[in-house]
Amino acid sequence: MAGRVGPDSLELTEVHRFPNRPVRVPEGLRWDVLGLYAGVLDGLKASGAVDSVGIDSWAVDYGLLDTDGALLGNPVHYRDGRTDGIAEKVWATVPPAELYAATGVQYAPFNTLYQVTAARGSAHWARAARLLLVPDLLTYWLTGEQGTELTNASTTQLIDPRTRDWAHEVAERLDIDLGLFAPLRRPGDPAGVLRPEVLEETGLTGPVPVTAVGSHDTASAVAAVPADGVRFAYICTGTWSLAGLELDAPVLTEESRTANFTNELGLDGTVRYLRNIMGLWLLQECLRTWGEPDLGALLREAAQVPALRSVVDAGDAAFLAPGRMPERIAGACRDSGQPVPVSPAEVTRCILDSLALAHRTAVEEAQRLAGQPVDVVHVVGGGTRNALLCQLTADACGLPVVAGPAEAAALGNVLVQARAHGLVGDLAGMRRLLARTQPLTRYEPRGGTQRWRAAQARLARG
Ligand code: LRH
Repeated sequence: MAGRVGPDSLELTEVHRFPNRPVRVPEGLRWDVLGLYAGVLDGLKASGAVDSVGIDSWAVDYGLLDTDGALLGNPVHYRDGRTDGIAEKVWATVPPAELYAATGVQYAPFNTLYQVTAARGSAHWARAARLLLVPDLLTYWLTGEQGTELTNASTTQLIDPRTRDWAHEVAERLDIDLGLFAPLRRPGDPAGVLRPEVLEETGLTGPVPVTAVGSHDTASAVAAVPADGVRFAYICTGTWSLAGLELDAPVLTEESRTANFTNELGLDGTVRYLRNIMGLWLLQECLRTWGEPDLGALLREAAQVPALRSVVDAGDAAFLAPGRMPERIAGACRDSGQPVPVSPAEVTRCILDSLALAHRTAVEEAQRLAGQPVDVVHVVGGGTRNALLCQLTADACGLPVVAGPAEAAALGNVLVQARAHGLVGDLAGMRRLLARTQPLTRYEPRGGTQRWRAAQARLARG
């Protein structure tokens, strides 16, 4: 994505799009990170000219480098099953309540902490001299410089959200050598310049500075929420739905831990207090099983299916792994004694109702746990293109939804670079620019919150 930023303008152009397909090999589910890097180079070449570059990606995953700086194997996909049963091993040394009090990170089987615990004893781990999170790895290949960007580091479960530095004691108790990680850098910090070989391959003219952005895609997306003030919740919708609040300080209470809220770090000292919800992954996986039918037609049909017939818990890690999704959703409905959705339209409706319901629960609980009430829900990311999901979210939350921008992560990335180069002001200024320049759609709640509350209670009872 190429961004162009002026004092009163902000434009984004798609320069090049490439797939990011997980690959299953005998040893498990892997990322084709060289393919991704090649896609980045093709994108830079297609841009013709750029003044600055910044990289963001999904969280938690990493590549290992040997003492020569060479990549050891393909990064493991966070949906791989290698972390099954690993959390319990970690908790035997640091109990969950202590882990949460020190890191503020929700339990998810794929947190980097559990991944590195699972990796111990492997041949690659034995040879590893450095661990770079995915965006830091791509940045390293572009610039030759290594760093660990803070917003993404906060998803490792090895950062203390109060000090915004490593959780030294946790690492020590679990015998994790923090020397494996490159020094921390923060959004806006310089991350080097494109290497001469990269300039040659892409045809760009140097020097081209690379800037650390909110390299966690969700951090960049939250930075691009076009909100005014603090009384807002956000939902970053895409493969995941990340629903919560922006806070000044982490919430590390026991109640927050059992509600499985995470305290990830955002721009400028902010905390992203949110819950992971399975998101449109549920639908993407169904579409894959159904042979990629026309989505527009399917959503129109789904809109005609009666609301809230059956709902599943969209926060359930049982939906994390790929494969047989329509069957698994039908199974969850059957097991909880609800009508079983059969047709693709029925399954789709069940998914969208379930997501909207999970959005409601997360927004409601976040406000209560953080003591920060909201008047509006901002929905950003790819899910804003799904009008039915946005409307259902407004209905479920009983609050207006402001949907957009769809490419929030790319915009947040670009704005942090622009700020580092003196083109835009603080976070509030960035958000004002977004609100002025990006098309946004407002959805008013249509009433019927009572039905959503009843469905919520039904799900809670299991
Ligand atoms: C969204 C995301 C999310 C993480 C998940 C692994 O792309 O970064 O914030 O929890 O991927």
